[in-house]
Amino acid sequence: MPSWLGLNFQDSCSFSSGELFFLHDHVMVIMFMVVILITYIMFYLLVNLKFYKFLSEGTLIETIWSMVPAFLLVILVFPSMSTLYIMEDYKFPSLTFKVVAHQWYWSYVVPLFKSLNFSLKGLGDFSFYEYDSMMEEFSDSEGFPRLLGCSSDFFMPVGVSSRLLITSTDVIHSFSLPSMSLKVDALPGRINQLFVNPSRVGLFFGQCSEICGSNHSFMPISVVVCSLSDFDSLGKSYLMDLMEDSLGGVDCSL
Ligand SMILES: [Cu+2]
Repeated sequence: MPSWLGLNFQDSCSFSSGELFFLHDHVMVIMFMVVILITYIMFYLLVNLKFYKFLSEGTLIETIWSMVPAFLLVILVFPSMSTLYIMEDYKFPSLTFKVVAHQWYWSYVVPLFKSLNFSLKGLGDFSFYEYDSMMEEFSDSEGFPRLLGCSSDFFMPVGVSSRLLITSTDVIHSFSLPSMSLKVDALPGRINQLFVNPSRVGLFFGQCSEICGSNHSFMPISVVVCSLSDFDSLGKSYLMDLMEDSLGGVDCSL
């Protein structure tokens, strides 16, 4: 999560975000070398009053200042392309989540591993469940940061290739999760997709990143990355609670 005066990225929690942070560092090193060299040359030319007036061409220096930038571009393009391919398109994601943005909260559609067949008549099979996640009112005792805690967390299993389908029901929002390097717009009438494979368990926070209305700053995203078995049992127990509520206190245990 973001920390006070934290000027760098948040700690990465997926392989692709680690690659992205590496790419950032790689580009910054090259960029600083170029900026320092160019600044030095410009400053040197400004203060230097001597020049050679018969100088009209210099094949060697022209070759160097053509070849060096081309070489730098080649150094930049390989990690850039590999990161792009790592982030894009898992061919066979194991799980597909749906994230729906509303003014001003998120709702999540979460898949279940196996469809739960309730013995209660007329209720049928369930292969997913859906819930809303609103911002929680802040209190010191709750143990979540101010403006980032949610009424329901979004659970994802660790080490599983997941696909997030992101859409919106009203205006343009943006789903963003810095520690997983995820950010994509949630557009009404359109589905965008993100791929993620969380590499460690924990609680991670994000926020809507598109100015979407008066309560734009009050629709946080809190993601819990948990083990696969926890994810399964959480899904089941969540569904049980939901069923019990809707049936007015009937015990729905399997
Ligand atoms: Cu929004």
